[in-house]
Amino acid sequence: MKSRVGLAAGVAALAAGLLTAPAYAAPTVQAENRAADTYLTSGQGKTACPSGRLCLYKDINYNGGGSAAILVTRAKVTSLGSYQFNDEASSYFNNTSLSAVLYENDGLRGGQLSIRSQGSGNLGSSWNDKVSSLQFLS
Ligand SMILES: [Ca+2]
Repeated sequence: MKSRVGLAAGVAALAAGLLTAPAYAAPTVQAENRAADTYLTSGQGKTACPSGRLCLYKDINYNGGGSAAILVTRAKVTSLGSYQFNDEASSYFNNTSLSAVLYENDGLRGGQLSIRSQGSGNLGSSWNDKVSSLQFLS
């Protein structure tokens, strides 16, 4: 009798685990979705940045050393950490018609770096791996 109770409990626990597994397996990084305002992809070069988007590249020279992560956006991002891109950006290309501001901290706080429309380049030693949020200026 005792062993049967144990088995039942085990089966119940297993079933509960199976039922909850999809929730734990859900990715924290938004899958690439080119219709989304913001998404993470990978690639290299300024040509990897779609028109109408601002791109933050993980490495300098637009991932010049090889394909690497690119954060692509056309909207305010209050926490790049939501895209596993906090303090990661090393170069940028603002392929939009709007100016943008990059911020040192989450929530559009801390130091600010203004990026003009069509501006691009490396973030430099003072901004390398520091950007945590951003917004566009209308
Ligand atoms: Ca930061």
